[in-house]
Amino acid sequence: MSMFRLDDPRLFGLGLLVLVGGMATRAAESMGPLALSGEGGREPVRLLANRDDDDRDGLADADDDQVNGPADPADLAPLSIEADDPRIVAVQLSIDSDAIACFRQDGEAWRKLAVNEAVPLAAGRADLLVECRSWVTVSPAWNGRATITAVGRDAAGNERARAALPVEVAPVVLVPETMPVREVYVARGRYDNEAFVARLRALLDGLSVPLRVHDAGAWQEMWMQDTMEVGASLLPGDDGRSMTVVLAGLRGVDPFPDSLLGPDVAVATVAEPRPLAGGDAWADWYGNLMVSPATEAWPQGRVIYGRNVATAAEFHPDVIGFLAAQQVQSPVWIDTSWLLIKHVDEIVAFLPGPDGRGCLLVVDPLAGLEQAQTAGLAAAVGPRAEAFAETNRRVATAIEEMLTGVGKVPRAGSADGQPAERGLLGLLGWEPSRVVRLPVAFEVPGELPEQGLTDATPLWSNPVNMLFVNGTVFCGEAGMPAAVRTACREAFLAAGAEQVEWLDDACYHRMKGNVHCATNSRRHLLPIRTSTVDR
Ligand SMILES: [Ca+2]
Ligand SMILES: [Ca+2]
Ligand SMILES: [Ca+2]
Repeated sequence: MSMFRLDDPRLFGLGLLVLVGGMATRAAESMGPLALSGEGGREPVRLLANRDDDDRDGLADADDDQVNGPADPADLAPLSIEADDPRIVAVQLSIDSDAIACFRQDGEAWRKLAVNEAVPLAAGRADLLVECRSWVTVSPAWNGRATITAVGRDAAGNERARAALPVEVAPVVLVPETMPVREVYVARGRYDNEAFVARLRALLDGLSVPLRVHDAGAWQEMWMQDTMEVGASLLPGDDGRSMTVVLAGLRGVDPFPDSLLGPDVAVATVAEPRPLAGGDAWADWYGNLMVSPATEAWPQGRVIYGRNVATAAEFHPDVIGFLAAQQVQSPVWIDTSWLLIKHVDEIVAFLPGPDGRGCLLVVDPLAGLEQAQTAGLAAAVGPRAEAFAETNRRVATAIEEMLTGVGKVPRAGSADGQPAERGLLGLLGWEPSRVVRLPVAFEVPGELPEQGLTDATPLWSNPVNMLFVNGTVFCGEAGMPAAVRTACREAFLAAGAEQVEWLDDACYHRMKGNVHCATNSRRHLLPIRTSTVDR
């Protein structure tokens, strides 16, 4: 009889080892050939897509027919096939998907198995590596699943045993910004941000978090948040191996994400830049895409992206389709129509919450209006004071409708078209008690229209647009009245932050973005305690 054995606990959870072993036991007890595919509710063995670049040749390791250097085998799954029927001398593998490949040892090197190649057994056993070459994809469509079938043959070539092993690729997921930070990214060269970068570096040094500074070629690259999304892929188990998966830029001027390809970092190009016009020109910038922390209803959180309900323009559908196809973070949209830049990271953000189970930060335009009036800011007390007040009342209505689902026009929904009767809170499965509001006043250029609103920008640095690094909130303070800083600080601490640091982000604020827009981060996927993060 033949059996599969997967005996590297770094790659496979113990439960899986037992499951596969159980299958082997059943096979060994039977006489003659057995077809085990799909039997017994066996869970597929999960694999990482080997799309990082361990040998640094500029190509994803899975895009050739080799195992790429000494670190690469760890990205493949060890597969041992043993036969306890001594008549079996070779095993022949077949795989029902091009996305899966097997390698056998050939001297010192590993060599890809040819189609129908018979692998001779040594002492009744063959040791192989299984490589997954692709993530779940939409076009061409692959659901991430495959079956490896092994046929044990005797010296005359007769089939003596058969076993089947279902495998599946680990999904690509976005990483909540409540997770521990491994590295922060910022750009220089096009805006006058030297002091900002120096302050950011000093703060990160204090937290022992590395800062990588990119020399921007195009001005768009100064907005590091928008150049890429840094996701991940993870195998099950407490110490499950993971790989960073960077979603490549969508603006046509994004060399930085591609430069991150290397050991344990893969780059996924799942969409092409597309022409976008007018007020929707920034729809595909990655500040318009985020993910919630885990909720009870959604253990891996939900992807959140922006949609302009006035024009139906929304974040790149090919990226949303790719994320939806991963089947774990079912994407939802919220309305960004009332903003000038129209990014979700100007409206909502997440912190761990007082209980570590997450809370939702959201802009509070009514509190912002009151603060602006109290501080005597020109916009709030000058000749356009009434239009300013009305602007903030309209934004407040849009926010409330987005959060709770009240109102005639839906301002939140799921990408699969399911109705969202309770707004974003309903989509996340959260109670209103998980919302923490931050005072921000918004203004619009020119006269207010009869109804509706667009082109709103924050009067002072938008505190929702903060960067959260291992317990510390990094918040901009450009134009922010002292009382607003105090209120924001209290709100951040109530939302589970340990401390708040302020940065002068005027160089970004005048260009309509803040600290989150200016930065990006690579994070651990697991909720590892800050003190145990490897750096
Ligand atoms: Ca390879
Ligand atoms: Ca490579
Ligand atoms: Ca690799």
